[in-house]
Amino acid sequence: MEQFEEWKEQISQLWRLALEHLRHTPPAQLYVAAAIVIFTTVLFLLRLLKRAKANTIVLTGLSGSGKTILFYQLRDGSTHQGTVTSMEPNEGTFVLHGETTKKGKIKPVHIVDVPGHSRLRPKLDEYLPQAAGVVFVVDALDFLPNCRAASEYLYDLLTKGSIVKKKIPLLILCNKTDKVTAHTKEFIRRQLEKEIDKLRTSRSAISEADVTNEFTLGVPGEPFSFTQSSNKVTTAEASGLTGEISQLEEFIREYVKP
Ligand SMILES: Nc1nc2c(ncn2[C@@H]2O[C@H](COP(=O)(O)OP(=O)(O)OP(=O)(O)O)[C@@H](O)[C@H]2O)c(=O)[nH]1
Ligand SMILES: [Mg+2]
Repeated sequence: MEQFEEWKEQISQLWRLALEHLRHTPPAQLYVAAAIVIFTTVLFLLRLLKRAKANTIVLTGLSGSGKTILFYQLRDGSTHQGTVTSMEPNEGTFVLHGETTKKGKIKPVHIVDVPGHSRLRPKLDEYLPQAAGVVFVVDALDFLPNCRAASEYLYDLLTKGSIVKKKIPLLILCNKTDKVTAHTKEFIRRQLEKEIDKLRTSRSAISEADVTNEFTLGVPGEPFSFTQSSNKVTTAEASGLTGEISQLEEFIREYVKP
């Protein structure tokens, strides 16, 4: 009890000191201090709000890797009897089909499928600033002939300012694993790392003046590994054809909370 009284006394003394100090401070200084405090608080709140609102997941990858089928599986739980090469991004905001039987209110996800055709890739830049996560779809069946092209695309993604600065998580999704001849995700990850390592040397050798990639990748002098990348890179498997997309749904729900 006595201790409590002591604290009370100390606090009121501090309070009196603070008031005294304020009385001697010119008002202009007080206004400036108040303005700074309000300004930083508003900035901080806006940032929080923006983070909380990011609900876009972008599907990327080479043409034919299976993005559009995965998009349909996520939205409707079906393949829509096949697809053709997309000429426009596909997008929609919905509760994942796999969650429609769940009770309670679930936050919808905005999913964008950006065609793999190189002419349409610049469309990516429109969606990346709002992305909560990026899925890089790889054809695990026809992987080896496309390894180089896939690595180039991935390299460009991982050195983009919009991805690096915000540390947007990236999932390498090995699709078409319904076939026994599909490569494993471990194999695909290793091959991509090896190929990106080669690209890193050749691209930095091109010329300093001709830099199109905003950021560099990996640690100089060490073989490239995805763990060196500033954003989190993970791998998973899926089959858009049979609807085995649980690992993809997990990734989405890790970054867009239901
Ligand atoms: N076996 C198998 N085939 C698949 C799977 N997913 C997609 N395909 C086939 O792969 C082809 C390409 O699929 P799409 O979804 O159109 O590919 P995309 O990535 O959207 O291609 P673009 O629109 O050109 O960028 C289609 O013929 C699909 O039937 C899968 O999980 N397993
Ligand atoms: Mg498509």
